[in-house]
Amino acid sequence: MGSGDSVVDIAGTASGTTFALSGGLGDDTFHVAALPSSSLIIDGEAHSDTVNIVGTGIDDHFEIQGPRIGTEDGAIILHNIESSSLDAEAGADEIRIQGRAGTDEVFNLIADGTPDSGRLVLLNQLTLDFTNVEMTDVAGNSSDHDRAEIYGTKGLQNNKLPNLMMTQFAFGRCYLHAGSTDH
Ligand SMILES: [Ca+2]
Ligand SMILES: [Ca+2]
Ligand SMILES: [Ca+2]
Repeated sequence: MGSGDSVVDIAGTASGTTFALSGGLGDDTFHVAALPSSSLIIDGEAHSDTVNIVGTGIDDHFEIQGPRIGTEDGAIILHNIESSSLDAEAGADEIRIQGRAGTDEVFNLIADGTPDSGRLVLLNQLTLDFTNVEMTDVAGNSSDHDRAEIYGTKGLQNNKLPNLMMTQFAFGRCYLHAGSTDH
């Protein structure tokens, strides 16, 4: 998209077709105003690039695996994006974070003091600020050394899965599956 800073609005995609967008050298901002019906690949390329995703007014279910954010009918795949946000809007919305088999991962969930909001950091894969997400659900791979770290508003609360104290967090509901390991 050239060397300047770009702002791109994406109002959905047609089903069955993969779309790829590249940002170029500038600081680029991509607004995904309607969830795609196919695979939408966004590559920010060089510099500091941002993706903002807006959900629907009804119940949304997002399945995140590495840099891939699966939606009801499609997926948004992020490359070279320094910051991203997801506003799930109204409805009972859920983010499920699914580990990648064969990759040792750290899943960081960081509360920000506002209910149903926080930040998800998958090191070297994805940084996502979310709002209006009523449920978060983390599933590691029992065959890997995956680890979940949950940060409340006062810092790291506990990184041992069996002892999690959910009430201290600002998330609506958070599930961690025993398949995840805390090695
Ligand atoms: Ca760029
Ligand atoms: Ca929603
Ligand atoms: Ca894994």
